[in-house]
Amino acid sequence: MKKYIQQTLLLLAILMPFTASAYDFSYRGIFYNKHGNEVAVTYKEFPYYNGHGVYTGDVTILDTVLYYYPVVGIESAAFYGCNELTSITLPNTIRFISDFAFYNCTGLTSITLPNSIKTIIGFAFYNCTALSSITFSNAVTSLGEKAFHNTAWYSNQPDGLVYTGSVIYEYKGTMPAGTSITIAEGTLAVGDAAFSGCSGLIGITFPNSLVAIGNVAFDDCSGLTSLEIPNSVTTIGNHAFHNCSSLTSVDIGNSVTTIKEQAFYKCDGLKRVNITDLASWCNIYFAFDEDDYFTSNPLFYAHHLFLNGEEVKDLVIPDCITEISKAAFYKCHGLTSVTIPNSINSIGYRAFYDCDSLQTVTCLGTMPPVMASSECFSTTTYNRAKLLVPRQSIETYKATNYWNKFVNIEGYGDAAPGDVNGDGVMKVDDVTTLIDALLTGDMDAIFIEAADLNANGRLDIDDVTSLIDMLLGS
Ligand SMILES: [Ca+2]
Ligand SMILES: [Ca+2]
Repeated sequence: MKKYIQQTLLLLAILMPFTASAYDFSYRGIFYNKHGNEVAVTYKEFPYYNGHGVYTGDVTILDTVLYYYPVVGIESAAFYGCNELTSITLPNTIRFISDFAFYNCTGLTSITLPNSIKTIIGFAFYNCTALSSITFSNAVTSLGEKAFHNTAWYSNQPDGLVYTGSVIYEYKGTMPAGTSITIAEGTLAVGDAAFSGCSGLIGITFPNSLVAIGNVAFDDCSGLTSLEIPNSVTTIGNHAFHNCSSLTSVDIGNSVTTIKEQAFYKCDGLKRVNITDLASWCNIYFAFDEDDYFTSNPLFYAHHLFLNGEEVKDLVIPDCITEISKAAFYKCHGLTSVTIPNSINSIGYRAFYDCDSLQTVTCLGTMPPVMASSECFSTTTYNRAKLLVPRQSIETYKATNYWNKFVNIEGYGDAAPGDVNGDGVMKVDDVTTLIDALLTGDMDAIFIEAADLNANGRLDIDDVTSLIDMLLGS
């Protein structure tokens, strides 16, 4: 968590020299930046460390400026250090308040955050020491760390769970060992770093209203052993469960679409990932870290995926899926076979990488799906597993990156007329195979229906003649 704060401050420090007095226009004493057809409030000049902003007294932000532009947000450090600001009125067009937006506004005593606000970034009201009355938005789904720290309001909160409208902000004070927590029904989000370092936490129950779990939210919660992400949750933040070293089991709900960087990094005790819907799982965006090695997929640590209580060994990708997400089954050691339906257009980076038990990969499409990388499967799989494809498509797969890395490619299904040996193409060796079979009487190596070209239920020299005619004609 410390690292995260440092990164935020570092980012701000880097930002400073480039953003000084970078506003697009001013209107009635307020400075704005344009974002397409919308605008957001900014500062006149960046107040360097211990500097003061230009806004003073009672400020009302309009919902529309220049008769046209809706005001949708308060940008980074917009009111930074405005210690003579005595009140601020925000319109209900505001969707976000960015980091350090009201940092050090020591004259502010109360604020109403309209329900239009969905995002508040870290340190937004940090060090507003006189701010004792806050009316929170009930629509916030993303709340940065320490957004309301060092305020009179925060000082007045008793130890324990602290909510800020729709968000569980944090557990204030030291959590006793062996604590289990139930988050209140109606809560939309767990704030960034809300339970970071709570080693006393052994159980957490989320409500079915929850949609997002913030960054670093349960970082270092070393007492957590299991986790049920409800079906309402769509986003799991970066490092959300980083270093939850006792975690053995995690249930991922069927609405999750994004799991951010290193969400389960160092959850080395994980043994199982439980899901109820394969299609939802295949659609999750799993972030990679910078060096493209550690994925946010908990399966990377657990190695075993369970669908409605049963381990997924023979995986059949549902045919409503068109793309298999990158890292979707990375290090899923429980998989022994996978069937990829005709609906799949592409397979993401490392989707089946390090699936060491894979014996068979079956593709149902006559056109090979696009593999994002040679690392969709591991070298071990390319060398040892069998790739089964429609018989007429064997040559196509053999000519397509990176399917051609499979050493053993075999066809299934009926052979086309004339393809006596069923290798997917009609060539001279089909003639010799047929002649050999007729001479020896051994029919094991041939596809009889494909060889009986005149369809009279008999194999003889007439079929050989027809086959030669077909070859010559083609
Ligand atoms: Ca053939
Ligand atoms: Ca015949």
